[in-house]
Amino acid sequence: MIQLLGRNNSVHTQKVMWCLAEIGLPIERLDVGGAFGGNTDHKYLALNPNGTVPTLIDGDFVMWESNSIVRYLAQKYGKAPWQPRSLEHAGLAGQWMDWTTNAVIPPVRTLFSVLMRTKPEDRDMGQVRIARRQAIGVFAILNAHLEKQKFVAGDEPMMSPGRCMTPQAVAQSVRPFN
Ligand SMILES: N[C@@H](CCC(=O)N[C@@H](CS)C(=O)NCC(=O)O)C(=O)O
Repeated sequence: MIQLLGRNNSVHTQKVMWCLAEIGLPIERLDVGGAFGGNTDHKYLALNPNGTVPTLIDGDFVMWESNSIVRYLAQKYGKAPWQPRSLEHAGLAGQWMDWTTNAVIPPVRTLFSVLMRTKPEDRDMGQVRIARRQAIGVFAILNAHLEKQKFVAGDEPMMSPGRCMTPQAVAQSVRPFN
C-alpha cells in the first residue's frame, strides 16, 4: 500500500491527503515530523534529505515536495476530473500550484507568523503592512481569474484548487486585522 510519511497537522501533508481523498486512493499515513519527530533520523533522511514532510513511498518509488507529489498522484492514479486532460491542462494546473507556493504563501506566512504567533508587543508592523499589500495583490490576481471560470485550471475542480484554498483560508483567518 502507498505510504505517506507526515503528521496530519502539516499543511503540506494535508494537501497530499486532500488529493488522495479526491482521487479515492487508499493509503497508509504515518505520523512523522513536528512533535512526532523522526524526520531527522538517518533512515528518514535517506528517503528525503530535506528532513521535511511529506514523503511519499509508492512501492520502490520514493518522492518528496508536496506539489510534485500531488502532480504525480493525479497523473498516475487520478480519474476525470482529477487527471489532467492534456499537457496544457496539466501545465496550467501546475502553474497555479507553483504560483501559490511562490507568490501566495510568502506574504500569508508572514501575516500568520506575525499576527498569530508573535506577541503584540514584539510584532513588526512594517513587515505586516508589506505582506498585507502583497497578499491583497496576489489574491486580486486569483479573484480576477476566478471571475472568468469556476476553478483555476478550468470549469472543473482539478489538482490545483485545493492548493490555493489552504493559504486563502489562512488569509481569511487574519482578515479582522485592517
Ligand atoms: N516544499 C516542501 C515543504 C515541506 C515543509 O516545509 N514541511 C514542513 C511541515 S508543513 C516540515 O517538514 N516541517 C518540519 C517538521 O514537521 O518537523 C513541500 O512542499 O513538501
